[in-house]
Amino acid sequence: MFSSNRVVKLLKIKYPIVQGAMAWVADADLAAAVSNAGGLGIVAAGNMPPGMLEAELIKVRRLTDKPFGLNIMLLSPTWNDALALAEKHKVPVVTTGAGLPGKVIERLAPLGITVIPVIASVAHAERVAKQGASAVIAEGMEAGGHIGEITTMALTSQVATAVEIPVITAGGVADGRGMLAAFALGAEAVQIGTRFVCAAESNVHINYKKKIMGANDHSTVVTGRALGHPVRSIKNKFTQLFADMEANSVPIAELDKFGSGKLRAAVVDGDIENGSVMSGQIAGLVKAIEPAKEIIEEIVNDAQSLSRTIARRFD
Ligand code: TUI
Repeated sequence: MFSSNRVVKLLKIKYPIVQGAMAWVADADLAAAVSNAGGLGIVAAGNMPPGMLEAELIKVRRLTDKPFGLNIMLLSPTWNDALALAEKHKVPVVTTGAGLPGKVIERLAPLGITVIPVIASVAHAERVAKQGASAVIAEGMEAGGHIGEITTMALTSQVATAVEIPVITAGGVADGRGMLAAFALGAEAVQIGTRFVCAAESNVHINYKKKIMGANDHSTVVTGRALGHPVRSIKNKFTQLFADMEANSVPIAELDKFGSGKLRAAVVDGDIENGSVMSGQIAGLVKAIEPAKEIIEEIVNDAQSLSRTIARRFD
C-alpha cells in the first residue's frame, strides 16, 4: 500500500496523513499518537516560549521512534527560537505556516531536514519550490485558523499543475471521501486538523472538543480580515464582538490586543465563549472522540474502498 506515494517515501511514514499543526493543540502527546499510528505527527511551536517547546520536542522523541514534524508559525515573535530548536534537535521534518519560509529552507535544507511550507496560493507554491522545499501543503480557505482566500478544490489542482514537488492537501478534509477527493485533484497526501483536535490523545479542553462535535456546516466564521490575518473559528461571543469591532473600524492595535491570548483561553482553559475556537468548515463531520490510530485507519480504508466503488461507476 502506498509504495509509489512520494509523500510516504519522503517522510518515511506508513500512511499519507499529516496531522495539522494547531497552536496549543498539537503537543507531544498528539504528535506521538499520530506518528505511532503511521501518519506524521506534528508539534506546533505556535507562540510557545522556547523552553516549553524544547520540552515538547524531547518528550515526543521519548513517546515515539517514528518520524515527526515541528511546525514554525512565521507570524510568531519567537519563530527564530523555534528554528534554532529544529537545528539543535535535528527534527526530521519542519512545516511552516502564516508566512514566507525562505530563511527556514535556507537554514534547514543543508542539514538534511525536510521543509514543507504551508502555502495558500500558486505563486507561493512556485516560490518555495524554487527555494528548495521538499513538498508543499496546499491549504484551502475551508481550513481552521489563519487562512488564505482560495478554496481547497481550486488551490490543490492549480498547485499540483504548477509545481513538480508533491502536494499535500489541507482544509476541509476529515474522512476517506476527503482524502480520495484530494488525490483526484493531484495531491499525494492530506493534512487533517479539526478531526485530530477531537482525538482521544488530544489534550484540548473537553469544552473545545464538544464545541466542534456540536458544530454544523455553518458554524464557523472568518474574522480578522481588517488585520490582514483572516482567521476561521466557531461562532461565539468572541467572534461576534470581534466582528462588531472590525465593522466599527476599531484601530488595528486595539483589535490585536483584543485577540491576543484568546486561542489559549479556549484550548487550555476551556473558555469557549470568550476564547477563539479555531476550527475548519468540516467540523460538522466530526462527531466522536476516537484514538488517532482508529481515525487514520478508518480514513485510509474508506478512501481505498471508495476508490474501487468510484472506478465501477465508469464501467
Ligand atoms: O498558519 C496557519 N494557520 C494558523 S496560524 C494560527 S495562530 C494565529 N493566531 C491569530 C492570528 C493569526 C494567526 C492559527 N492558524 N495555516 C497555514 C497558512 N499559511 N495559512 C495561510 C498561510 C499563508 C498565508 C500567507 C502562508 C503564506 C503566506 O504568505 C503571505 C505573506 O505575505 O506572508
